[in-house]
Amino acid sequence: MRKSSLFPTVFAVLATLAILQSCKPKNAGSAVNSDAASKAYVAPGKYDAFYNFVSGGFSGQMSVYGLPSGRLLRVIPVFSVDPEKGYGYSEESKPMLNTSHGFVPWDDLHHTELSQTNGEIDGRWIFANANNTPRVARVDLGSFRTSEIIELPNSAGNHSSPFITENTEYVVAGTRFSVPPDDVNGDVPINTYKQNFKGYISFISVGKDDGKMDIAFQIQCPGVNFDLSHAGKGKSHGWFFFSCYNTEQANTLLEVNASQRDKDFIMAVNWKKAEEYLKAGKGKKVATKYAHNTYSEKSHTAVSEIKTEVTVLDAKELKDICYFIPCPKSPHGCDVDPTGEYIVGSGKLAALIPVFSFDKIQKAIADKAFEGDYDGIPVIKYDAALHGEVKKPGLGPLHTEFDGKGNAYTTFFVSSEVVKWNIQDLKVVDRVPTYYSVGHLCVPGGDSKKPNPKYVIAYNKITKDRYLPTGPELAQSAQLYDISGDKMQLILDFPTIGEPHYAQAVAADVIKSRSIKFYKIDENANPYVAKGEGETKVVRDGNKVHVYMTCIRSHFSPDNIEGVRVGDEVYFHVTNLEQDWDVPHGFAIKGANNAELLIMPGETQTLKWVAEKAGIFPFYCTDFCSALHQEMQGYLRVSPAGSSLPISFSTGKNIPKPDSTNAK
Ligand code: RUQ
Ligand code: CUA
Repeated sequence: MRKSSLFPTVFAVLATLAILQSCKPKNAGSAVNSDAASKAYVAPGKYDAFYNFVSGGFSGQMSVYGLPSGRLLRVIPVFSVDPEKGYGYSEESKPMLNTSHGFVPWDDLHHTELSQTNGEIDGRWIFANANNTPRVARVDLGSFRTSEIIELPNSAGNHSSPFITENTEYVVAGTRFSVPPDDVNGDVPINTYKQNFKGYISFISVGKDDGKMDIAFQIQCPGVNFDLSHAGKGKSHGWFFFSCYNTEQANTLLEVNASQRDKDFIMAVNWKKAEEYLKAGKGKKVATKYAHNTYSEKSHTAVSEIKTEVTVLDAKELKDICYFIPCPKSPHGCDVDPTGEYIVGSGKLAALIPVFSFDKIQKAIADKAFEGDYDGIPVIKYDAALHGEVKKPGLGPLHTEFDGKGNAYTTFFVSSEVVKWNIQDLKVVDRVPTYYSVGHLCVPGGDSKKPNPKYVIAYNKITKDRYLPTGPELAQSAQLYDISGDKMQLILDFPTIGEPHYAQAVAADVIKSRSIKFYKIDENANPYVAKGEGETKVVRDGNKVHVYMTCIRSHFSPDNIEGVRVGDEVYFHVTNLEQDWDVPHGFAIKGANNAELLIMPGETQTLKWVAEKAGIFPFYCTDFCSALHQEMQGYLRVSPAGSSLPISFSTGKNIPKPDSTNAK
């Protein structure tokens, strides 16, 4: 199906794009009206109306902003270690970053997706994808912490992820890179892509009440690049849609070789059908290895388990699960409108936006209106699936969100703008410039059944001259537009952490009341907890020394420890005894090779520290907790390896006699 006649066209398009990359909208300064400031203003002491959960891209983290102020409220570490919070450094949190490749302290987080009930955001969890070492995480919105991470077998570059079904039955993830499956010898020539490389789509089930994830099944598909996806909803509930590119199955210089075909595909997946096959025992159990990590709020400890099997359904063998729909040209975003009827594909290299109709897709399948097959999967005729095309909307369409009032908002990377268009008649109704080269966008609830169309936020790839210069790299920028009127109005720029890709936003009320204030000390099930100063102790176990320590304003117990020897591994198990909101204590000790601990009230966290030389090592609280925070400190004495000094520890007792100057 290679159309070599397209070659010159491709180069022409690429050349045009290259020139257009440098285009930027004029009059950057004058684009803001005078009433903008008041629209984004949230008075000191007042709360924002929305939470905005923004992916951190190559920071591996997720940040939480208030809207409309753009105030940064929190950075939640998900796939990358965070020394500020001890995430990935404390013994309790290290297992969260375990994978089949061992400890992986970094990843690239592109998409966030809030859990839904009946197609509406329910405020319980937010999911995120790791792009590099394929994983999906679940963040609990009571604690704003990562509660669970599951690795994806048979995958590489988990990009079309983590999108959910309307009752959070599944979190779905498609592989970006097709690769040889895990259970075959992957040591094959790279140019045997067509024969040996396969694309896998993972369906991760989510526990109704506890949110626990499990890979229910995977679907083996032809080897292409899966880029983005969204679930059907309402009438199309039971279906999932994925954009795919590189249907040329190129394995080198994709910028040219994967841009040859005039159309790539949207893949429609009938996951209810897949469930039937699964029930009928048509899934194959396949050997693999992947990590499943869970964090317990009771023991404040993560556990990592390595799983060795996954169930795979073969899309080629098992008919009626997957269909391809031609979509011009290297589609990126794949977005479903609130009614579930319209599926918008955004061809990065296309000069139009195709909008597909779910009803027409169903009819085309029933009528077998196929133009052939691709690697054993039926390809529906373009015209048979098409609702219509938005003509000349802009250049380089990427992503679309919806307002629930019949409008769609699409970002254009090359022409740097957000374009509002009507889903029914496909006419453009408004356009605003972005500064610059917008990627994703977000309307609160904009991919759910019930958008809250107050704002659209544009997440830009390039910042250039928008902020004070900070050397070669500038903070990426987000821009907030009021969309409550007919015209979009820019009201605020705000910097983001890492590189933002997708984001989600929701009315603050949906989440605010779930937020927990502290952990109950009585319920602390950490094996090393000390629930009061009476339970503190220091215990030697061979060359390991366990310090059961507590902290409360403004001291540690114990704060004098002796009898540690060079070569000992010291584990500081620090329990924060506070039972009050917003009173964490920190713990740091000189020479530690990892990071601090930041311990929430009622919680126990452990820092490993190795005694390398004899001497006195101070430790202290790193979080300003009271007027006497600076007094919150202690000393650890390390003696030479052969020392016979016994372990001793105390708080408030180890006081020198009045005239002794050199106590031994
Ligand atoms: S991406 S800018 Cu979601 Cu990784 Cu489109
Ligand atoms: Cu505790 Cu500062």
